[in-house]
Amino acid sequence: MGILAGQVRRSAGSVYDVKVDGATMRCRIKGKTLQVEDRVHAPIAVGDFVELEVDRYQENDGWILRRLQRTTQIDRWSRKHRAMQVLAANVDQVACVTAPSSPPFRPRFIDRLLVAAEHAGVDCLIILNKVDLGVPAAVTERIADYRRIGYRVVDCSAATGAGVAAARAAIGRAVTLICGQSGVGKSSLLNAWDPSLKLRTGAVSRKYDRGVHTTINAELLELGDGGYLIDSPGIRELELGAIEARDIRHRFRDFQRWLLRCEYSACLCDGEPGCAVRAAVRARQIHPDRYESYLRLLREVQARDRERAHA
Ligand SMILES: Nc1nc2c(ncn2[C@@H]2O[C@H](COP(=O)(O)OP(=O)(O)OP(=O)(O)O)[C@@H](O)[C@H]2O)c(=O)[nH]1
Ligand SMILES: [Mg+2]
Ligand SMILES: [Zn+2]
Repeated sequence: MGILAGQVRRSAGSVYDVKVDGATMRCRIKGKTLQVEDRVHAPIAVGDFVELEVDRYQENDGWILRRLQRTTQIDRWSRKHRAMQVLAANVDQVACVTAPSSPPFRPRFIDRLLVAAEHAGVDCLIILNKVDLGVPAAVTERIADYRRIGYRVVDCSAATGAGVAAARAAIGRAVTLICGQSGVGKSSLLNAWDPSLKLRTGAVSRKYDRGVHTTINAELLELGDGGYLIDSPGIRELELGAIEARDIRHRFRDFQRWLLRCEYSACLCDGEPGCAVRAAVRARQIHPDRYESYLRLLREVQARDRERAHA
């Protein structure tokens, strides 16, 4: 039998579920045929298109021979594996799911995901789920700023159903990576959009006020209405993947019009004289919280670069 082509729908350790025509095959990577790139945790990610051959003895099993070129990839630095990790490949869009409380609203996390998406060249929309719990004024204020700087935000509640259809419509038919902290309701939303998915959901821990990591593996799901969504495990810490320190400032949409006016074209907006971004923060044209997120990301990437230079 010849070489088949398929798309990776799910990855669990070294086993990948690959959709080939109508069927799902359980695949592993064949020998050393797939070059493992330096410092990349896994060579294959959910969403990847691959070529494979059928196992000689098990017709439902296959061997991945080659990964096709990716159009996009969303990656992060995995501290645990000390390597880059691709969260998903070939996605058109990221939906950042967040909640006003339970688990607590974390704009720092949203900013990290927005930067990762901007860096990958894909659009990102924000879904504020669990609005039935009430939205504190501080959250409303931050959400208003994301709208002001040009991100689409939709409010909904998977629990009551309010706004659920509007959120689904906002995502449209793009292949979308659903991302967010554990417990914000990613899987619940997918179930609300298509009850036949029957994804597992788990209550937020009362003691720690955070999710319990119910979803273990990322999975590309085909919804009844034709959409393709990737449900993913909750992320505790989203450290930026392959990005240069000097590029981070360009991934903040709200900085763009000011960056042009910085005295130095290589301004990292970190205390240099004549920095227009800093001036805009002082003038409240840029939200101070966004600038704080920027500084943290800058420091993190700079520290990692130093670590590597000495490794
Ligand atoms: N009050 C309220 N609770 C919700 C809502 N959506 C989901 N939940 C609850 O929040 C908890 C977490 O939901 P999940 O869908 O498992 O969250 P998740 O984001 O998939 O979490 P991980 O898989 O751990 O990353 C569950 O107890 C849900 O019932 C909502 O709109 N309002
Ligand atoms: Mg889940
Ligand atoms: Zn500057």
